[in-house]
Amino acid sequence: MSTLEAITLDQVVDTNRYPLSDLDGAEGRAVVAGARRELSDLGCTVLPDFIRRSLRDVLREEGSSLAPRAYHGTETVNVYNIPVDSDLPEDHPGRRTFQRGNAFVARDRIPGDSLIGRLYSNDRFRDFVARCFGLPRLYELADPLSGLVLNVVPPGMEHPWHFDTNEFTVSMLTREAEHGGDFEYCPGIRSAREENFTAVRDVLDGRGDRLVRRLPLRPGDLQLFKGRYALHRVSPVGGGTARHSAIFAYSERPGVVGSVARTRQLFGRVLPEHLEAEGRAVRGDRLLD
Ligand SMILES: O=C(O)CCC(=O)C(=O)O
Ligand SMILES: [Fe+2]
Repeated sequence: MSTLEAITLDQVVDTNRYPLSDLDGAEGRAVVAGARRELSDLGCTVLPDFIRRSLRDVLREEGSSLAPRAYHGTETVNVYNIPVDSDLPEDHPGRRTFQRGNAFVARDRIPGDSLIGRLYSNDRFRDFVARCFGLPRLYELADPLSGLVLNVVPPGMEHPWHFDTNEFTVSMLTREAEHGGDFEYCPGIRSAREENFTAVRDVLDGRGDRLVRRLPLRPGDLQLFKGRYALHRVSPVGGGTARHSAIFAYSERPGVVGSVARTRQLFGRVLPEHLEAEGRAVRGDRLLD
């Protein structure tokens, strides 16, 4: 990495607290160890004020200027992101449907020199994230639309309960809702071997409060999350302003590109890369998606 890149990272990230350039030092090791512990216990960890506090307003403004570029599709979904007309048993939680009320700004509409754009493609940042997840290394998605997105949840809308396709999710609130818009999740509600439909159904039916945790987040906090196994949502946004969050998607394998169908759902369009990659996808488990 060039000196210039290191300086830039230092200006954006609170490196006194999160020494990304010295992860083998005592403080760096302590930060990584703490994150690993929480990820192992809860599948989620938050690093408060990861972005320097002095940049909080810049981060908010950046998201606000990007938000009009979001694709707002109306879509009926279930928690597994499988077709809602699937031939599922009567009591299967996949039969419960929601309106997806959030909208994504795609990566090709986020400038590479924005705060979130620079962070996403920064090697030290990615290496830090990999260490926190206990992985040898992570790769940027090869997907030109979904690697980095801004998630926009307008007033009165929610990002309903779901599991992620990605095993590891890295996100950062950039603008909070006036009220509501809480990130809620159910740690380890399913595993690679066990879907645990009963508990999932309880949460969807409003009987799962014992399983749900709410995360207090401020703009610039970094959230690391294992969303493939933890059912999660952004609760309905109240007040007059949208909630914004940046989602940094990485993979353990290089070359990952989303499917044509999913890409069209999320962004209303596909690019040649998606058409080319169709049929090459490799999956690590047999969970519903
Ligand atoms: O915006 C958030 O905080 C959560 C987003 C999310 O769960 C997702 O994009 O899969
Ligand atoms: Fe998610």
